[in-house]
Parts: sequence; C-alpha cells; structure tokens
Amino acid sequence: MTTMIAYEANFDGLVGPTHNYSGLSFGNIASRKNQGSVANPRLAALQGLKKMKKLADMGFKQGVLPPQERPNIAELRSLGFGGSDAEVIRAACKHAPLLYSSMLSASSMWSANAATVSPSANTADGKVHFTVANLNNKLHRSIEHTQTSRTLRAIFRDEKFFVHHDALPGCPQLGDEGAANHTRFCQHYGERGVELFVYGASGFNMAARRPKNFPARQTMEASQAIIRLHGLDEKNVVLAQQNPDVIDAGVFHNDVIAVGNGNVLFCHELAFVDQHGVMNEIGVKLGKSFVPIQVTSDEVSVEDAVESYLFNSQLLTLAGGGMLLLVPEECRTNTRVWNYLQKLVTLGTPISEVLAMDLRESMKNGGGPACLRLRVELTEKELAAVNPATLMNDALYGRLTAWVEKHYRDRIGEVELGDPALLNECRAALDELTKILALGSIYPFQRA
Ligand code: SUG
Repeated sequence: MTTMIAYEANFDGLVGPTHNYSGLSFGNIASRKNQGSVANPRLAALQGLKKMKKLADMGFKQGVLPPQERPNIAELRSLGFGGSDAEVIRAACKHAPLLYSSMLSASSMWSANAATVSPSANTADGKVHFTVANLNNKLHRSIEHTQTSRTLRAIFRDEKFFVHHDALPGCPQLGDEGAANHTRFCQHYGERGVELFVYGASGFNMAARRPKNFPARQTMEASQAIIRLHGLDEKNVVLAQQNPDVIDAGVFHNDVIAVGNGNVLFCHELAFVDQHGVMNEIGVKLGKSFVPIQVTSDEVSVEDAVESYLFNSQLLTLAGGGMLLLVPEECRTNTRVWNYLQKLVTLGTPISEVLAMDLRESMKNGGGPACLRLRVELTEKELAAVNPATLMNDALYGRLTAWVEKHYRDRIGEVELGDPALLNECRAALDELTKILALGSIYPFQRA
C-alpha cells in the first residue's frame, strides 16, 4: 500500500485587540476567577504568535486564523441599542454591562471551538469537511459562527477539496463546541483512522446522566449530526460521554482532560463515563497499535489537571520519531504535574519530549495551547490549495508582530472596556490584517 503524504496543520486563533476578562463562561473556573482583572491584549497576541512561530520553526505546518470584529455593533443594535456607534457602545456598557462585554469578547481566539474537521481519508466523498460550531451555550461565543464560516471559506476555498457546513441550529438540544470535543486517531496521516466524538450530555433525554452544577456544552445529538454531515462510517467512529463529575470539577470541554494524536490518547482515568469501554472500542477500531496513556488520580488529581491544564496540551508527531507534548507554563509551576511530566517521558510511551510555553493571558480565561489551535489534517494537494498567505513563516511572523505592536493596547480593564474608540481601533487593525493574510473583504464593515 502506498502511503499518501499528509500533515497535521494547526491553525491558531490570533488574539483580537479587545481581549479582556469579563467572567463570561460559567463552568470555566479560570474565567470566573479572573473576572475583572486587567488584560493585556498586546501581550496575549504576542504570546500566541510566539507559539505559532515556535511550531513553524520546528517544521510543523502552522496557520493563522484572524480575530473577529468587536464590539459587535450589529448584535448590540439587534438587542435594542440605537444611535451612533459610540452611543450604542456607551448605552450598552452602562445599562447592560454583561450583554456589552459579551459583544466585546475576543473569544474566537480559541479556535479549537471554531469547527469540527474531518480529514478526507475518513469522509464518504473524500473531501475535508468542516462544521462550524454554534457555541450555543454562551452568548459571547454564539455570535462567532457567522464570521468563522466566512473566514474558513476564505482560507479553505477550493470546493474540489473542502466542504463547509453551516453551524447546527442554535438551540440547547444541539449545543456544539467543535473540535474541543473531537479527536482523530490514525496510524499515519493521510490514512483512514478513527474519530472520537465526546459529548457532555443528551440534548433531549433530561433523565439521562448529566452534570449537576455546570453546563454540558456539547450534546450527543450534535455530535451525531456532525458524524452524518461528514459522511463518516460508524466502523471508524467512537461516540463517548464525558464524565459529568469532571464537568462539575471545571472540565467544560473534553480537551481539558484528554488529548489524542496518531495512535496515542493521553487522558485522565476519570475522563469518560465508560472509561474502559471507550479505550476498548478505540483499540478495536484503530487496531493493536493504539496506545492509551491514562493518568491516575494518584498521579495527578482532576483539580491539578484543571489548574495546570496538563491535558490541554498539543500532542505533536516529531519527524524523527516520538511525540512532543506542548504544555502551558502552568504545568511547570505546579510541582506535582511537573514531576509527573518528568516521569512520563521516561516511561517508553510515544511521548518523548515536553515543552512548556507561556500563554498566561489566554490561560487566565481558560484557554491553553490546545484551545488556541484548530487541527486540520491535509494531504499535500489539499495543503497546496490552502490560502498560502495564512501559513506561518519568518516573514509572516515579522509582519504580524509589527501589526500587533502598531494596533494593540497593552491594557483593557474596567475603565477601558466601554471606550467607544475600541471599535475603530479594531476595524483599522482587521482591515490591514485582511491584506496581510490575503483574505479579501471578509468583515461586514469592509462591505458596507
Ligand atoms: O469558551 N473562555 C473560553 C475558553 C475556551 C477554551 N477552549 C477549549 N477548551 N477548547 C470558553 O469558556 C472566557 C471569556 C471571558 O470570561 O471573558 C471564555 O470565553
């Protein structure tokens, strides 16, 4: 059998100019804990760019997803605020601060939630399928998908290779959070593999097991719809329920307790309701080479996993063999987690290296390395069809760093949140960005 040359490309969400801490995500412990603290959008964007640059330098395929226009004036107008743009901003900020900060959030940076992506090797029509996530559980995230859809279509443009599905209906029964609850396993990129879909609860059956305190953002019915839309064969699909108790402990997406790549699943022993059954089914469907690495509570507690974001790491196949685990700096400062990681690389599993990176600004909103990237497995031909201006290299890194330094503030606290000037600053930045990334006029303000 000839193996097709294929890659896992990571498309990171570039942090937007309005990055702030508004405590918008009930169930996400970091978001609540850091509510009201002063954010540094410039630093946040530079930290993200450094991660992209580091992986590009190591030879990984790395792409950039642009931020969205914020504050979202059209949404604020649809919620009854009128007058000039500045009047809309002032009134919303004063009379409905939570609505307003929902329309200001830079949350599209967490591109693991942008869409669910199935590689062409798995789909019935042999094309790469994208379903944009409705992110229906949180207002500030539910407004992302229309722009995300336009953006993805501008990057993965060629209909010969790419199929784009709109978001599922935005209702609680079909809550969908994208790739944060989806993992793709394979022996080699480019070959048919197994897709794991993890949901928090059933959207319809309220008597079925579900978390007691925090919301289950992904429903079983949403995952099933994506399996159908992408034309996946059930022989290559595993559908699993996340453990409701860990959702109640702050694991609001599966990627806070599990990460998979190639033939490896690195997860906590309490990740799934039927942990044993899930491991078994992936093993049967993928084949004998499957390597589950299940961390016990004795090794790392769920609390430490949530605090350090150990599992919100990127697991990357190294060209020379072995895998790299890119973890947030918080894993180094948590001694129990760091000790575990020192041990992990000696166990003889495929995970052979650990790299810690500082993503503090995003982490304070509950977004680690894995949240910041959307994985897209691409064959060589598909990669060649991707908008090349969005792929990271030295020149693009230089241009984007200068762009951030030119346009971004280094401080958004309570006082700055309601500053009407943010809108024009954001528009000026995005207008220039669409040229750097050769995206065309993807933003409504550019079309008006
Ligand atoms: O949806 N935080 C994001 C973090 C998303 C992390 N993504 C993954 N795990 N894949 C969320 O909860 C906080 C924004 C605020 O509070 O201002 C926020 O939206």
